[in-house]
Amino acid sequence: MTTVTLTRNLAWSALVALLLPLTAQRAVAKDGLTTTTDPRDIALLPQQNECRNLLNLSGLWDFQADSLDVGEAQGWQNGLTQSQPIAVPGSWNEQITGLRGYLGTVWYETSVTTPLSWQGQRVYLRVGSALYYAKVYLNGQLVGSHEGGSTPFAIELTSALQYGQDNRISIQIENNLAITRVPTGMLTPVGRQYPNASYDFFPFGGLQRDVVLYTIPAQASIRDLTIVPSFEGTTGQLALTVDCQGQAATQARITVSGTGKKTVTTKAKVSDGQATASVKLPDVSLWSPESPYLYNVKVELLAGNKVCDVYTTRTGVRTIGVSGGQILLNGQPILLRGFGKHEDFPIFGRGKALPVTVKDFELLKWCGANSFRTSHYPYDESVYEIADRLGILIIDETPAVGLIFYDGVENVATRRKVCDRMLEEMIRRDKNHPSVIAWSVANEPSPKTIGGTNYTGLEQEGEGEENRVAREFLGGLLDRARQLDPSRMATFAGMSGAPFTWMERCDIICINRYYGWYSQTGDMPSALRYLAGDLDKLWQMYQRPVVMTEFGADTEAGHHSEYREMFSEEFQADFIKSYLDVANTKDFVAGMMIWNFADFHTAQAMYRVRAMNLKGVFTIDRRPKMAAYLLHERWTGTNKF
Ligand code: GCB
Repeated sequence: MTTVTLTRNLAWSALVALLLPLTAQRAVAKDGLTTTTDPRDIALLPQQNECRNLLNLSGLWDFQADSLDVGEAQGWQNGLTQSQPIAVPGSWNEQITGLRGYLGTVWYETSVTTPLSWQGQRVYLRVGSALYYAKVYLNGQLVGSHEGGSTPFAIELTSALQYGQDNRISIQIENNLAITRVPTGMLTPVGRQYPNASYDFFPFGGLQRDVVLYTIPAQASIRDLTIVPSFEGTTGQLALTVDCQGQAATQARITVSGTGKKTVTTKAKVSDGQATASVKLPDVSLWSPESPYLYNVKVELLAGNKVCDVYTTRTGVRTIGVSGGQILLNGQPILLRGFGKHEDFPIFGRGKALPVTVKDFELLKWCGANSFRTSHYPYDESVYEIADRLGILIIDETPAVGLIFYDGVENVATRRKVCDRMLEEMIRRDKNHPSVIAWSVANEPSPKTIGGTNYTGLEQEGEGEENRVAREFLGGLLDRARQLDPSRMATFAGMSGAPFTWMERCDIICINRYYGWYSQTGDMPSALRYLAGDLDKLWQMYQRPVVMTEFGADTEAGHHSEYREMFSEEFQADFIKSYLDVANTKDFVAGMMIWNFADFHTAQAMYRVRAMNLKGVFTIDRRPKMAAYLLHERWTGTNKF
């Protein structure tokens, strides 16, 4: 029997590099997925108001697995044959016994009577998250498709709906893993983990966020609203761009109000489907973690004197920038103290679970944290709303986990297209949240040269052509993020061992490090030397703020040891403390984000006890480990980190 030592199995992408040739055959992607939806249609969160309607279809749906992929041929879009109830939102994996690790096709079905009063308006279906590939049928007819699953999509149903009658909505979802999908799947050698996700979180599937029907006025409507805040002295400014559809609109009226503030109203002419305005806010209250002041922004679209559409949102006035080794919020240095997180809770899976979300924010505050990264995909929209209100800063990340650049031009190009699309969807959806300070375009893109038993965590050169492709790919994504939104920082989380040069176009240098865990295992003095070495080298190279977006140790809650043994609560607390202590000595370290906020599910593997990643400072049901108390003390006190 050959024994393989899985040194750093969970720099997933690492091990993979060596073994890709063995798995490539199995990993052939199911390509050519079509996405028919338009990302501009998800820019505005649907709302109920005097001009718009909103009907939430969440609740119990009918569900049927289609493991043989026969549903379409057998006409399941016209009605499921043997369905069972399932909750939406939610992942199917823990709701339905027997489908825990299922990868393949399933069907969701519900029916809805659309009010007669909706006739004459434009009606859309918006699916918050259908992971990974969805086809939507209305009354048996295919109406749209979408690849992704961590951002919403919207499909116009206006002419296809039967008003005043029942309409069947059927959603076929397929969540196979493939090398050309994002995140990249099927890279780990066959038989090493189940399901073979390659990335280190469970491949939950299903309708995991709200599904809604909503209307917008037919004559003219607001399609998108972009708000860029700034300030000078005590005067704030909101630069607004209103994108309209329909011919009728002539003007946009913008009203900005805030508690204790004088209401400001401005009008802007609509020309070529767009209105732009700049609203000045005297005696501005800035948004910050200490004081997350929000303004209400109401946009009315006018046809002459008649109001044809209304959209209301809330935003904050704050700026974000960098200067040398510092991140500046409203021109003042800010340190990010926080975590990488996941959307994961027992039974809900990755499904939206509002009480859990609210609790997580309470616990973030209790720890003294002011930030987190939406590792490794954009989260439910409610998360950003709460962060805006509570003053928590977010690095918003796309699902681009474990990208590789050495498996052929075609695969790389396919992934790039998917990444571009996912990035655009995230930015369109999240761009008006003051809590979002940076876009992360990827997590741990991985070179071929690292991995397997040779994993040291130390920077590897990378191969010439691979380096060229990687830099072009990542640089391209970073530039695209800045082009879509020049007001925020663009970055990605770099893995231990990857060439530092890949990060050259990042505004802030984000790194994940596991010295003392996956390499220099248990040997903290060496680990900290390597850590300090990497930090200093990155500063020398770039002179930009460095944020540690991951560091941490798996810990079985309740396991104690006076010897600082790995997996004990003492080891984790010491590990985190010693990393924070190193960061305290480096002025250019602007953020420390622990991996992870809470334990989370991942694929079954011999190195993952209970099929979980146990690096949480809270357990999956949010009980604190010793490290949580350590953070509470350090971060609510006077420490830098
Ligand atoms: C990483 C990955 C993260 C894993 C983590 C770990 O570098 O970015 O997804 O969960 O390591 O714990 O192995």
